Amino acid sequence: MANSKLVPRIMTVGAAQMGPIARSETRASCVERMLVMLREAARKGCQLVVFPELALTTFFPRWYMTDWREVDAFFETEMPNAATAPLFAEAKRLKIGFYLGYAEKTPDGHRFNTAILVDTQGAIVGKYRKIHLPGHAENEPQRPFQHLEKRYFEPGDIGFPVWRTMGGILGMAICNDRRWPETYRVMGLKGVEMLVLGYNTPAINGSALVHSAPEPEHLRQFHNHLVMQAGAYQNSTWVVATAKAGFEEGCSLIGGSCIIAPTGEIVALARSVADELIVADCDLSLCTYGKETVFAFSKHRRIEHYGLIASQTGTIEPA
Ligand code: CDT
Repeated sequence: MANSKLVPRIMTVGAAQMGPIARSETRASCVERMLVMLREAARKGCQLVVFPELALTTFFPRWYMTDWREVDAFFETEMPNAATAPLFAEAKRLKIGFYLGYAEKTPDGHRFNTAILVDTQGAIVGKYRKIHLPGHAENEPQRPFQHLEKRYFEPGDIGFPVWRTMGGILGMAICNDRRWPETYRVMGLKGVEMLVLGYNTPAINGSALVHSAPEPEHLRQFHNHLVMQAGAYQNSTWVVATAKAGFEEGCSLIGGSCIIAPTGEIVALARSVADELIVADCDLSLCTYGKETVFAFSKHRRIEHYGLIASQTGTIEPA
């Protein structure tokens, strides 16, 4: 009997990389930039567009702030809201779903680094709150710039859900999550076929500059792709990753937005560090081969030996 999972299911996807967002840039201006790429995506036949992490503002965790009213100016208290309504309306008109990263403040005062997945009818089908928060919680003046995600956000409290939507099984992650194999594997165990994520990655690792073994700059892009290509291959899923890139408020952010096939191969890659849409026709049925052979989890995983992964956080070396 023919394997129905091998019947092609093409989803045309765009990664809408954004160039720098100045601290003074308004949300309306950011949304206007997104609309330009959304319309280009429509012309190119996209059903889904992935925008970056914290796409409505500059990457504010680079500043130490003590006035929480100043901090809260970067947060959204509802979604959609007045600033993002034009994005929702245009995406619905064009029948394009989207991923949008933003800073979320809940009615009871919790702050998260959040992303939503909106379907082609304009409905929010999923929300994800960033679990792996990099950086630090207190001012570290010895750094060239701060990375205060641990100050401004709580770790996500939703886990790694996936959603059956827009013809596939989709999951979300945000930036630093992509460096952790657990992110992909948890969603892999739920059958994820396309993992979408946005990122803001400084070209210089601020902590490396104060570490005794600094990290050469070229490794930033290498590691960006390395982790996502490995995650895609080992879980036989598409990965769509969108940067906020370029020289933002004195800090250089890497580009390298890409679309990665379940084989781990990059099939589309941004060339610039500016607003740029890249597109690929992603056949979700291509996930089936890896999921049913090398990475047929139910046949080959040996969970009796993996317990440590979910019971121990740090390393304990042998005596
Ligand atoms: N936004 C984000 O998570 N950026 C991190 C920077 C790590 S260096 C503190 C990243 O993993 O790309």
